[in-house]
Amino acid sequence: MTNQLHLETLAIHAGQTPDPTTGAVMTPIYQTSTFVQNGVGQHKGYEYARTGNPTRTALEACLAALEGAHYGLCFASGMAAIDTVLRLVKPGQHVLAGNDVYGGTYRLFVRVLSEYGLHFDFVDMSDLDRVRAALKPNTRLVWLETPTNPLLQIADIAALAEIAHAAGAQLAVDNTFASPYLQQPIGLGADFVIHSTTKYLGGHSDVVGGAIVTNDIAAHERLKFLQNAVGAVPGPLDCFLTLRGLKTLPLRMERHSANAQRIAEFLADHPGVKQVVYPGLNDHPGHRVAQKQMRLYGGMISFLPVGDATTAKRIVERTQIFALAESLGGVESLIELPAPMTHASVAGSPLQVDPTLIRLSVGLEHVDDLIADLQQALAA
Ligand code: P1T
Repeated sequence: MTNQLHLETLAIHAGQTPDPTTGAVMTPIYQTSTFVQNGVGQHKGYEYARTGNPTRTALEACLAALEGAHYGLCFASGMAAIDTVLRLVKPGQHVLAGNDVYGGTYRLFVRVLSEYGLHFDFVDMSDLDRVRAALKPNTRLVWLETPTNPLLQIADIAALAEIAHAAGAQLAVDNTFASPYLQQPIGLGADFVIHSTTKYLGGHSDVVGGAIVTNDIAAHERLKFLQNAVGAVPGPLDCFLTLRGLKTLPLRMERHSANAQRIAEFLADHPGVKQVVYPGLNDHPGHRVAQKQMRLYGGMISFLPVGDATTAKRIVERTQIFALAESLGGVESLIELPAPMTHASVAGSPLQVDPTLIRLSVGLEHVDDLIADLQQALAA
């Protein structure tokens, strides 16, 4: 039934039914660590809150439905979700990852998981021939973001799913920048969708969380085992906040995207701006692919100002509505310099980011106020 419903309806109802004991419309925050048993092993589906909690169950079901998939699992952070997917890869196996990813993802891959015998290569996922050439007989997983963080490159999910599967690998897509409202990788052939729910899904910059969604039942069973065995689970209040955020995801993504499109066009015409990167602009190299696989182009923009790193630093310190901060996807607009901030962990690596690159997370304020703020910051 739920599969036939529209995303707007699923965002509000999937996984959620009025509380059977009180009729509460909102899923309660089941703030408990354990659940009583009538006899040994006789319980109502819940034993211990690391293993399962009804508020978390509702969120997991809602996220799976939004991604058009069967199974969802939630974690204490996006990084915990990523780490758990990577535990499907065994020592000696190879992971082919995109060459533009969140700095923390790169750090986890290269500075943690490499020490446990996993092998990583990083390649431009928008170049299919390079991807084919970089696959190895022991490649277990292809890992990508699209749009990427922070360069907003676009990868063709359907084409890469085919390429990965032909090589005997699975495809994992970090869908954090798009959200399921803009893009549903499972339907395009991806095996796993990963989220930092901290971002657009929560949407209000008040909670940290992560999720994995899949249709692969065997992998799901293993991931669920790991979720309990490792224990990086979100608390019930965090799950409640994320569920509440999800209800307005479609509305928010529409406005994030509309505001970002206007701002990208404003920046493209500004003499103080050297280059604007936004998948919704015609001159973006991934525009065609984005048009094919995304509903809209999202709320993230990157740009290079005319000038050096000092100029860039001055701009991000001068905005008044755009807050200087890491993270993204909340109702409020944020501005940052990836090189010394979110992507400090790729400094000195081949993934190093231009020190003048400025990243915007365009929020839901009035777009004219946002443009005026950037105008004054760029003018000074
Ligand atoms: O912060 P956490 O919830 O653990 O999620 C990590 C993560 C995973 N994937 C992507 C694409 C991300 O952007 C992030 C976190 N990113 C930021 C904090 C940032 O400002 O880019």
